[in-house]
Amino acid sequence: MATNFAIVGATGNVGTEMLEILSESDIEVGDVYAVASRNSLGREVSFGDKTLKCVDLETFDFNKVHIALMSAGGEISKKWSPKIAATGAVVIDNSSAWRMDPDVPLVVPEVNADAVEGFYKKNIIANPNCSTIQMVVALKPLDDRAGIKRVVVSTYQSVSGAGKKAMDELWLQTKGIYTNSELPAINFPKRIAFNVIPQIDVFMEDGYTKEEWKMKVETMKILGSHVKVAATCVRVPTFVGHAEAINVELKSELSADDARALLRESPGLMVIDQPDGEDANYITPIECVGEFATFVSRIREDSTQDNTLDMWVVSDNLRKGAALNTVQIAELLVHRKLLKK
Ligand code: 11C
Repeated sequence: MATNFAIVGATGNVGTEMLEILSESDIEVGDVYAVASRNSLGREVSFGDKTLKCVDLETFDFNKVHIALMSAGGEISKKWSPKIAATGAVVIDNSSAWRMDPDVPLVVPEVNADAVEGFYKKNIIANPNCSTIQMVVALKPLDDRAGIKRVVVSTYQSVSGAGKKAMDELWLQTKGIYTNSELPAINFPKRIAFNVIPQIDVFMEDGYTKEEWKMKVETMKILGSHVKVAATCVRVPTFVGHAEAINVELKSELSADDARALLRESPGLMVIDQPDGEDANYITPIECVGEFATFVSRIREDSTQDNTLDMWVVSDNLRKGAALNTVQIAELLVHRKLLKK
């Protein structure tokens, strides 16, 4: 039986990627509806070789779909996900609204696919934050092999994580600097062009930002509370692709060579790591744009502490960090025949 989909937030950065990835899925996709706010009514989006006209979230009948892929922000998700779920459709939500709800599974298919089975409690499944997803894909094999004690991570996050307007801001600010018409910071707390900003989202009481808190609590929900995470999240002037420098302390010894071999054979990962010589190689964010994999480079043994590795993890934040992971969760529901409708 074909599965019918609604893409809610279809005109956004992530919504358009969802449509593209879904059009290439191996599951049998039936009707697809591009659902958006009233402002986007009549706008057209591509789904494979078809063009879809956006329909209104307020009036769309979700009885027509089996799965709603939501990427419309936390506030819209809080209001609409329960209403959509009440029609029997399963909501797979890309916002932070439901991630820490104990009755909502937080799923990265390569890491904790079985958690998806708990979706029926609310008919909602949460997609983790982009910076969490790529990190847990790389950490999971290390945790299974050698047990993780603690992770210290610094992120280098592209502006697309903050939406289309933020991408425009980087572009216009950069141009403005060359033409003496500097644009003030609007979507970021400080100028992003030719700068880096150690603040993503708001500050919490303990001095960490909400983005850093998300990396900590989401990782514990996915991998288990034994994995302690200290994060520093930084916005950098790249358009797409998040990078992370990760220091991971393990319970038992694992050499860099063994980690390289292990990660090379693990799901969702590509190891590009030729550490020395003329062919020295590693991945940078622009090289991962449009790719499905999470890339790992620069795997090293940390000589300052036993059983500790350093690595560089890069992924397309709009794909594995958002749209791809959401579509993979939908595929999991279909392959496991979990849809009741
Ligand atoms: C960023 N990670 O790069 C954020 C965007 O909780 O889904 C995603 C926020 C979220 O700005």
